[in-house]
Amino acid sequence: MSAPRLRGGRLVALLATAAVALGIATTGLLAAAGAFRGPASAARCTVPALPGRVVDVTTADMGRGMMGGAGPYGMGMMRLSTSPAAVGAGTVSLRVFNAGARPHEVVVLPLPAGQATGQRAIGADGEVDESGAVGEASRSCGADSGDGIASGATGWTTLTMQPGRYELLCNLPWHYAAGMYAELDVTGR
Ligand SMILES: [Cu+2]
Repeated sequence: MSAPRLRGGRLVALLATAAVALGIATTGLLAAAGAFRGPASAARCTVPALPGRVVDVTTADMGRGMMGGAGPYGMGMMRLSTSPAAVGAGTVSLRVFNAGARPHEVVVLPLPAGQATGQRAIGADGEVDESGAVGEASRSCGADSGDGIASGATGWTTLTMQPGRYELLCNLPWHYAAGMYAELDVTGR
């Protein structure tokens, strides 16, 4: 009777060690990725060759598991980035890949002189005033306006941009407040 009990005890100890090791590995991975999650399902799109200078925009979030409900979310739980951050004036195409778990969009608004990104007033509905927008990409696997770019999908838009500072933002409720904005500078030719 004592031998099986000892074996069982060893097994439990082994499992506990394995669990701790797995826990450390998972924590390390989360830290490395900043807890940002990849798309749950790959809704890959066939993106056509886009005219003009192409700016890649990536939207990301920490996943539905980390952020329940419809917001508000914590600052920094969502993000938006552009590459490059500056581009020449003229025909500019935004190619927006949604690396997050939730739907996102990109709205392009001029930045008033002296105003930094992230400073717009947020309404009770969690959105910012997007009047004066010069463009939008919010369609899954398509151009311009739609119902939001799904997780893993790409949306795009082609604009004629004048030199100036612009703020690219996601205006789905509370996404701006969670950190979804980035500056794009359009320079003279
Ligand atoms: Cu968003």
